[in-house]
Parts: sequence; structure tokens; C-alpha cells
Amino acid sequence: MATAYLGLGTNIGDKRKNMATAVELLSGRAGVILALSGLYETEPWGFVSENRFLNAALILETPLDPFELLDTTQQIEKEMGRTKKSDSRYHDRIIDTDLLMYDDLIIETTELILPHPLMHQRHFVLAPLAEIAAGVKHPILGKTIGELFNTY
Ligand code: PH2
Ligand code: MG
Ligand code: MG
Repeated sequence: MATAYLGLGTNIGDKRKNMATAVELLSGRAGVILALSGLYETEPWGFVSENRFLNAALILETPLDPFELLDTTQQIEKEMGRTKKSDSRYHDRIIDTDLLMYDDLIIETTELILPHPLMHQRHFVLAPLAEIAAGVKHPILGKTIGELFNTY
């Protein structure tokens, strides 16, 4: 079993319902949810949209390896109606599930980078994550999530 840290975001449709659906599907297919943060209303970061986000983070105890977990989260996004655009810009989305950390694993592949390369630069990730995982160390930066959030 591994411990994985996920970030969730949604900014279109019934956002509370999207969050609840994603959490339910994850807990059925990806493992056991050990902790779930509150919901954070945030402004779109990195792109312009009139649709504000709801963001959250969760801790998952999972039997899946990181790539199986990625496949599972992408399948859930697809089933919930997420469509991928071919350009590399950010877009409004029904649901986004990002793998932030997986134990203290460090990997860099074309498919998956862990820890998530931008997590420490994003308030919308650090705020919910610090609520449930303040004492957990970032495997590369060597600081805890609480420290990263406080010095953000
Ligand atoms: N996700 C992004 C880009 N910008 N902004 C907010 N507030 N919340 C997000 O989840 C988010 C974002 C890319 O995945
Ligand atoms: Mg994302
Ligand atoms: Mg994503």
C-alpha cells in the first residue's frame, strides 16, 4: 500500500456535485480516502476565465502503482465528461484530478512527474493540502507542506 496526495479542481457545471462525484469514484476505484480537505473557492490561475474554481485535496491509501493511479484518475475525468484540448493552454474543466505526491517517490517521465512540478507554486494546491498534510515533507524541497504554504 502507498499513500498518495491528490489535488482536485472544477470550475464549470455543478462544482460541488462534480467534487462529490470525483471523490466517490476515487474511493471506489483507487483506494481508501484517509483525509479530505474542505472546498476552497479560488480564482483561475494561469488563464483568464469568468468561472471561479472549487479546489480540494485528499490523501489516498492505494494499492495502485503511480501509473495505474494516473490511468484511473484520467478514466474518471473522462467518464465525468472532461475533454482534452490539443493545445497546451489551460481551459475550463468539469474535473481535474492531479497526482501531487506518491509516498516520497521522485520520478520524471513524459507521462507523469512526481512530485507535481508546480504544486509548491500554487496557492490553490497548497491551501487545501496544508489543511490535511501539513507535516508531510516534499521529497525534493525537503520542507513540509505547512512550511511551503506559510512561506508561499
Ligand atoms: N488548475 C489549473 C490551472 N489553473 N486555477 C485554479 N484556481 N484552480 C485550479 O485547479 C487550476 C487553476 C491547471 O490544472
Ligand atoms: Mg491541474
Ligand atoms: Mg490535471
